[in-house]
Amino acid sequence: MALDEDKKRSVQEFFADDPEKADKEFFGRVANPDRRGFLKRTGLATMAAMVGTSIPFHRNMPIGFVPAAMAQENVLFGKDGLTLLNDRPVNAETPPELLDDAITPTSRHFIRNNGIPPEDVDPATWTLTIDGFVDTPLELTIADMREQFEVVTMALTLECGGNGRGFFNPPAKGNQWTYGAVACSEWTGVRLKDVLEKAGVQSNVVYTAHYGADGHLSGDPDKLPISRGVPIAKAMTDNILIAFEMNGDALHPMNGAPLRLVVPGWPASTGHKWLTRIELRDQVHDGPKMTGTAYRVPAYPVSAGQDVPKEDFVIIERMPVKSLVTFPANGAESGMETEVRGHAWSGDRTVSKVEISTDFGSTWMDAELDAPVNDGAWQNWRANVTFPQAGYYEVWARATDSEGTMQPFAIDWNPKGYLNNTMHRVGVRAS
Ligand SMILES: Nc1nc2c(c(=O)[nH]1)N[C@H]1C(S)=C(S)[C@@H](COP(=O)(O)O)O[C@H]1N2
Ligand SMILES: [Mo]
Repeated sequence: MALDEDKKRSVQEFFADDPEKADKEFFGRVANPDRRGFLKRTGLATMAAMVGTSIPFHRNMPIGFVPAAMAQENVLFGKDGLTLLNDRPVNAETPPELLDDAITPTSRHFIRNNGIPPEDVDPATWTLTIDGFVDTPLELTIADMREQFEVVTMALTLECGGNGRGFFNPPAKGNQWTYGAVACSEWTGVRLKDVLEKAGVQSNVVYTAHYGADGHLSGDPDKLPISRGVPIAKAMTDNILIAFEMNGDALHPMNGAPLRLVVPGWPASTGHKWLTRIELRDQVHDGPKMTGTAYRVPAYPVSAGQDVPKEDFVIIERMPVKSLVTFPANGAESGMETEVRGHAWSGDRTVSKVEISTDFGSTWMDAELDAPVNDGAWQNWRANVTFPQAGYYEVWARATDSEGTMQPFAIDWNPKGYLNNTMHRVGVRAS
């Protein structure tokens, strides 16, 4: 687990201050109530057994401290093979080769939390408030939504605005996402548009504001970890869902159970989890992570490391054209002939072409590319590759979208490390 020294210390302090609360944080997640009190019952011998060897410096471990190797397993309960980038808040990405499915299983959907998820959520009593500049404010339970609006299921691509941040130089602060803060699961819910229409959008509305039930990292109940929104015109499009099912089941607790917004093609931060309220505003929303440099990029290209005045940052809207190679895995052994495959997407657009190169970009061949299963889903592609002789090759993929925009080989640096859509390269040894 990649925790820097400060982080380690703060986790230790956290456990020293209030081991029971820490225990709950790590083990008491809604999905996994059995583990409550785990640490009180667990001695050194058990911990050693679980990490697989003795713990020579165990005397330095604060009471109630969870070995990182165990935390990885337990905060990721119900997830399969994700890499934990941070444990407070929990942030975890999926290795590209585990994103091979056309529809991302819940167990492989990345997790990006800005705060502390709510506990003990009850889907039966959960309500969503629609207020602000509306004719009739609404308060809806999930059952109300199922009853009053058309329930739809759509495959929708979510990508974190910071996906690929780990490759910026000089490095950008924040979670060092590589490739795997992207997914396309099947979401079931009602259209945001239908709900807003029922409330009656007033003519002065320009932006939505989203609120959820997660707590601020500081523990201050008056602070929100995040509250973002979208322009009202975007909110009224057909493929934004208020979702209560993910891949045919309840949402995973870390992906926003019991209710979340899903906004495909825009930074996934606009898709509020543990959703409790949507306010319609007569100005651009100014909640936490809307202002300053959060989810914003300079309005013009800047050189690496350049200082950019705050007023020159603009809010990120659609995510750029991008593709991922999900087979073979980077570093894999391959036969002389192999299928290569993956996904491609471009926010608010479709992808018209995916090309593959195995000679470091000197020649390219078209991959077979599927249409999206619905508006907002990523597109699957595949190609058969024959390597001319045994040796090391790289499979490169580049997508071109419906506006003719092609994925670049390199992109302009930006201070917060957003929108990295450079081509994906996968090394294989063919024999
Ligand atoms: N309430 C709430 N909603 C949230 C967040 C959060 O921290 N709190 N994180 C956002 C960000 S930055 C991203 S990228 C997506 C990630 O969704 P996921 O964790 O289901 O993959 O959720 C968004 N919605
Ligand atoms: Mo994000």
